[in-house]
Amino acid sequence: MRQDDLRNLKALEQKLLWLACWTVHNANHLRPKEAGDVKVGGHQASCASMVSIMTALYFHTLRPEDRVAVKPHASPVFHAMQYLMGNQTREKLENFRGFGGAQSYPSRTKDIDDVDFSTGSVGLGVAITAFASMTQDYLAAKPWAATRPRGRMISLAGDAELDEGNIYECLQEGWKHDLRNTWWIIDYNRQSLDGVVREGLWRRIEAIFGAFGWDVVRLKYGALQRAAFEEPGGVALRDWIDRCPNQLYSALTFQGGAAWRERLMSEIGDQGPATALLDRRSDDELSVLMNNLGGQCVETLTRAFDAIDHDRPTAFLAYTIKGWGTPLAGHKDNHSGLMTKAQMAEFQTRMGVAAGDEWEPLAAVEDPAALRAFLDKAPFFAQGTRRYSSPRIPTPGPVFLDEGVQSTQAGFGKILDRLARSKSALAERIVTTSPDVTVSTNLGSWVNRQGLFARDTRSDTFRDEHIPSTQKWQFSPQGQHIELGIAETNLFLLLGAAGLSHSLFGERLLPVGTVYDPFVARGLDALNYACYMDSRFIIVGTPSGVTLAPEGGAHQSVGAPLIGMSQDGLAAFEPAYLDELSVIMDWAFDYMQRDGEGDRDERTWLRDETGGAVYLRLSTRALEQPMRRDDAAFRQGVIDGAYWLREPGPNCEVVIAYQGVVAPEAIEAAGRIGGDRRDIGVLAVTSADRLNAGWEAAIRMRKRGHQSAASHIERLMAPLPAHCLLITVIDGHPATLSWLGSVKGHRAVPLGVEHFGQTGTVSDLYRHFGIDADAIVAAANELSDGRPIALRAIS
Ligand SMILES: Cc1ncc(C[n+]2csc(CCOP(=O)(O)OP(=O)(O)O)c2C)c(N)n1
Ligand SMILES: [Mg+2]
Repeated sequence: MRQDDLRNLKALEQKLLWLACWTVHNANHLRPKEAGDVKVGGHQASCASMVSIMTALYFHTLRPEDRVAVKPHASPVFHAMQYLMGNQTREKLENFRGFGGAQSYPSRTKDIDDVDFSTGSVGLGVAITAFASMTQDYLAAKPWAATRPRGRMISLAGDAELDEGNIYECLQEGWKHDLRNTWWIIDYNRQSLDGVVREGLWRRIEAIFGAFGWDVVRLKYGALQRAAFEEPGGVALRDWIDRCPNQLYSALTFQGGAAWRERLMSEIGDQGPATALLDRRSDDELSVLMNNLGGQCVETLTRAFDAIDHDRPTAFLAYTIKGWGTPLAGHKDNHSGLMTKAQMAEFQTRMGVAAGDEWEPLAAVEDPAALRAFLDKAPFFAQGTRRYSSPRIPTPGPVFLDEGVQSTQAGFGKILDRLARSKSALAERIVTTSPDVTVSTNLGSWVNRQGLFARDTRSDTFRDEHIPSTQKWQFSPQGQHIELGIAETNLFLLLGAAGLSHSLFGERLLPVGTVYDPFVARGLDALNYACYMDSRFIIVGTPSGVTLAPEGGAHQSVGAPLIGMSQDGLAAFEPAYLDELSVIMDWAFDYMQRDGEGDRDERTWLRDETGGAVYLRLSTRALEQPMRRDDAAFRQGVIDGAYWLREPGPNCEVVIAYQGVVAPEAIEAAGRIGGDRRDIGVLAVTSADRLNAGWEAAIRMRKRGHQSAASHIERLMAPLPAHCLLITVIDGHPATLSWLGSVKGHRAVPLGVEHFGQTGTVSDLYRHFGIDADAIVAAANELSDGRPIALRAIS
């Protein structure tokens, strides 16, 4: 590297250290606070250990096609860097961690400064880079995808992040998929939140990454240290460093030059070359030397990055010092430690930043013109910010099936199969994935038609050997199904990455994942993470509820509908019938491509133009299908979340509202109650999530003075007399629908499942949990006025 480039990088590193620490200081010590405000936080120490790595990467190594997940606590460094490049405002930095300010952890959706991947829940931001790389490879194999230079998907990870199990699930999955173009740069500061990491962790890391086919590059010593090792006595110093326990190294770092000298003299002082080596340096110089680890040396870092001339996945173990260059350096309690005002004043003097110039981008830089010129030609920033878009793929309209008795899960498989046969633009963009439940969630026929994806062609041995099988497992670059191992977190991370393809790579993908519904919870944090990044995908949870009866109690999903309701960025549906499913799937393929402004729809009070991800909770229970309905009102009702399956009369005494697969129970009960109660209504709820969201939104709008705001559910329930009893029923937690009673103040009986663990037939379990027709009739009998209703089923 040219000497003036190195000089500029070092000046920049100091600048970023200053701006990051100042941003945190300002938020904590200077910004006006209200009584009761807690500390804002901001992690100056974690920032300090990352400045050298980020300087080297962003201003030397990266190219615009590269994508980076920056570890959560390096957020102030990231924002400072973007501030220098004109992509972040001073106002937002001054308001760091405040309302509308730069985010605590880099956020794709909330920050304005070109964040590639959000981070925050440690471990997930690391693994998403591997799945982004797989997505990039998937696109590269498709003739319709524009050829772009392939980027490196890079994670800046904390060493304690490697405690997260999802990292290892990802390593294994990556190995299976021939992962490449992925770098994980580990900030090996040997500190976590609570303390110091175990000795020798690096050996485990090397062994584990090596086992999964990764190269590991250990960056332990900086250029100053390496030069010192060449001096007479240098070998003794190097041996001492290698022997030194993490705790002691940290403690001496915190104590500074004099402490280093005393310790080193007592341990390697020889009245000869080692002593002379130490004596040639002042205390400050000795401290700088001992702090010059590989990960705090831009020269070492840039060289190591430049040396990678292959696309194998690579982990860099960059030795750093938590709190590097600040008075917090090395202290085991420094994770959320902040410089005091006095320490900051001293730090400011040392950094040479004049009072009043704190936010000046290039204040205290020796040659600001040279640095500005250097920044202006940084390749990574040369094309501006890198948010791409991709045109919407039109949806063909619902694919209706003609089935007499069928389950929604089987219907889902058939609809996908029909789409595959259509060879439409939409079908071309669909990529399916499943964590080892492809066949058992009915993706089999889609996969048989579209094939499995792999970078190289792999034949199906069973087929080659002429062994009959219903599944054709042919792998090729043209394949459209990515088969995953069982780890559900990987599923959601792949959906998360593929669902950002339009934005990351400028090519639209329509990812569809399937999983057994109870295991949505296993990947929940990754699902939440994908939604937080505004990723677009369809997740199908099937089979679900206690209806998966013989599968066993451990597999029953009870709370899943509440997950669907409460997860932001995810529209959840639970259709009962195939015509509903057809309408929902067609809508979903469009909804996941929307990116409009957030004006609310005055019909539903939902903000549908913004789009989002979709969750379909399906079932293996085959239901007798009604005569197919596809009129506009039906379609609208299904998408808005509910429609009257049986319209209530003017004197309605009982309404049964159901969601999903218990439709036959609701219908049977309505028939049995109908003789003894007047004008029974049956409300088919297809999405408690959307109904509820619209209702909440309309309430908020009325509070803000928009008196006429009325949500879909309010309009549906408007004609119901006040005395009408509302019975809700779902194969899931009863709270999913119990709120319906509050819409117009009706007395409600919520039937559903609160316990799990029983095996049995569907009717055993419906009876056991009280969600069968008898339970609905009994509720009507007990709680509505009128003559007794016959409790026995009419057979
Ligand atoms: C899933 C999750 N659990 C816990 C936390 C809280 N947390 C934030 S940072 C941190 C320790 C991070 O240590 P490391 O990755 O080594 O980074 P460093 O602070 O050393 O820079 C923890 C436990 C979190 N953000 N996410
Ligand atoms: Mg750490």
